[in-house]
Amino acid sequence: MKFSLLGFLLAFALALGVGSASFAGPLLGDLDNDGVDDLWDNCQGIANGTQTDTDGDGCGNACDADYDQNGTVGASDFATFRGCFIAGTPGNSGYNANCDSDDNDTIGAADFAAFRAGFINGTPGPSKKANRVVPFCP
Ligand SMILES: [Ca+2]
Ligand SMILES: [Ca+2]
Ligand SMILES: [Ca+2]
Ligand SMILES: [Ca+2]
Repeated sequence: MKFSLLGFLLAFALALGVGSASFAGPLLGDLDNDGVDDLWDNCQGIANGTQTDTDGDGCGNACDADYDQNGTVGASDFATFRGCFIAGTPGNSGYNANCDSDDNDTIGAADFAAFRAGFINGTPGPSKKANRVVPFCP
């Protein structure tokens, strides 16, 4: 039987789970210990095992306070967050799931801390997700 080098590498990559959506093999790197490999973590450096991304831009809610999708976290995003915070829970006027950074269906102190971090940083991310919408998510 004859194996090509390419065939061997492909089999090796498949065995590692490289490129698959559900990564079951050993992690190649996981700086934030959330169980998602750094290579495609949508919030690199912040533990967000669910990878929730309600606006679908490739930046996880845990690091995406850019609610108006203009690439920066600024005054208009603060206004949105303020409305979210006052609303508190789904169903209330002003509630926006994009503000729920920790995925607990409530906008509270932890979400404010995440927003604050994004505001200080000035931009959403960083995300390593391959199909993220750049520049909305650096
Ligand atoms: Ca993460
Ligand atoms: Ca997002
Ligand atoms: Ca913004
Ligand atoms: Ca929350």
